[in-house]
Amino acid sequence: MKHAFRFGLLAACLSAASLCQADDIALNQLGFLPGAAKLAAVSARGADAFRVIDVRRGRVALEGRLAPAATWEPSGQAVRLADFSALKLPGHYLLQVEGLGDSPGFEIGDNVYAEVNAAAIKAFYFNRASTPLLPQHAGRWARPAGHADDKVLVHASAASASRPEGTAISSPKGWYDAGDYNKYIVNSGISVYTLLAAWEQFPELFKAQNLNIPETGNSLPDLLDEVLWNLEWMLTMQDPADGGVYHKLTNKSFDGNQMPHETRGERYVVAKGTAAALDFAAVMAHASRVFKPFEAQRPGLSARMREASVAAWKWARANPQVAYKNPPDVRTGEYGDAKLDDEFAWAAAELYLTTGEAGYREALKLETQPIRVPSWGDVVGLAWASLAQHRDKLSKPDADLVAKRVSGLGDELAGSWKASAYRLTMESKTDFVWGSNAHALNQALMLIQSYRLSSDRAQLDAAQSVLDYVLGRNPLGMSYVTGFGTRAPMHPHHRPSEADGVDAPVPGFIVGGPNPGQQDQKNCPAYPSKLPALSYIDHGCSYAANEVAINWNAPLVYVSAAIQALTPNLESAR
Ligand SMILES: [Ca+2]
Ligand SMILES: [Ca+2]
Repeated sequence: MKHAFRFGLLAACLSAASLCQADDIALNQLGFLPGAAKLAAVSARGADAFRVIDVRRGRVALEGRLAPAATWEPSGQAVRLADFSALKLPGHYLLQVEGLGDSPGFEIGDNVYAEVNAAAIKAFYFNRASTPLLPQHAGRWARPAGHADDKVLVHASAASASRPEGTAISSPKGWYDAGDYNKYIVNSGISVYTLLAAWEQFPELFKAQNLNIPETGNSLPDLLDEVLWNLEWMLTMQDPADGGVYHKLTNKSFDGNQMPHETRGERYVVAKGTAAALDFAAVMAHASRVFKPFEAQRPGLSARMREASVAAWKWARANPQVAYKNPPDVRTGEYGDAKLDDEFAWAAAELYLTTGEAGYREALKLETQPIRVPSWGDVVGLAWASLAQHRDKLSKPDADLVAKRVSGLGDELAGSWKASAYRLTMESKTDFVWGSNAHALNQALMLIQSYRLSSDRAQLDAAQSVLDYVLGRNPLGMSYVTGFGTRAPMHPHHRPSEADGVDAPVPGFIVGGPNPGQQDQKNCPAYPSKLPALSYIDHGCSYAANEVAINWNAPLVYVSAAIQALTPNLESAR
């Protein structure tokens, strides 16, 4: 009842367009691994001391004092931190402060993120095109197949001598990109990369994982099966005549709020572009490395991916400035990006690591490359992450340079975290972009690359804090992942979740999150606040704050796996 009441309260304050009264105590609603840093954000209105109650044993497990109050600029709220990292005993708990409401219940345990990690991967399965989702895999979210995509037309913008306008090609499979039903190569790039990086860096976690997908029980790990669903589609987006890659496979306009099998209308492959070719080249080079040990299961696949990568790279070198823009008759997602030096660097890095050929190392221009938190249109950070993972393939000076630059970014992010009232890396308005939850998770992804080199515990703790943030330690007291936590989104901008007649949204999706841009259509309800961290509504119309997307789920998969794999095990401490 308590949780039902909380839901009601949130809905009421959002519809009244007033500032929502958040929970008094916000923390990660799934809980913590025994060896993790454990923090809660507490309203400054209460007493100075906190206590953690062991719910099952009915006793006080830990007492402590709150840190001094400080204002977190993105929400304008004064908060005090409770640090209960010293509590390591597995169990069920809640946190209390005199004068305030109790925290949501949480768990300390060895597998607290196993389910959310599996669900975040399974979300990709739920967004598969060209296949029915059967009840034995999809439960109440089962649905007929949508978009066979076996007869896709070549749009005028993509016409070539061997494939004139109107030629039908077959381009099935792949994941729907987001809340819509289109498939975009550029956004597939960073998404597939991030999932494969999780596999490359933490394979033990995924080897025995059972996602209950159609391929469960075959001879490949389920994570790789899921990624192959999109890689096989991506391979069909390359023109065999010249190595160029179509930017997207799309309707001319967005579908209505229908199930995938109810949509009508022609599908097109649209214009080749440099960013698409380079993201494709990077991903195929990366995938070629990952699938090399699976030659027996997938004969020839690794070599085919490597050849596809090289062909796309050559096309991009010959066509270095083809920045995509939607043709006038195509009105779906653009993923336009005119700044292509980061895509060149990423593709060169992956091809160098896969082939060892000096020409790619030269094209990479490592010494002059900046390092930044990655996003779909700014992928240079992915080059640094792959180089950091494979320093054994680099010269000594290159390996040293990579370590220095990656840990430099890690130090910078950990510095912001330490100085933050909420103990978070997202400090300024610029961190609350469209898809701010994924931006935060990508900050954590870079912190983890750094922690793997430096073993500086602050960097791991800062990454943990990001996971805490998206799972509840935020001013709205929301877990931003559907189906997880005590208060999670119920109305994501996701056509199947809106149209399937099932109350609960498809589980395992992280929504974009607070976005002070508030770029929704005028008929959407007003946001409760203009402040960055409060700019959120749980409404199906809100693509600006409440949509789902493959490139937002991928870093949730990565970070939840990394925290699970890297947090020091405390067997000896029990
Ligand atoms: Ca499998
Ligand atoms: Ca770019």
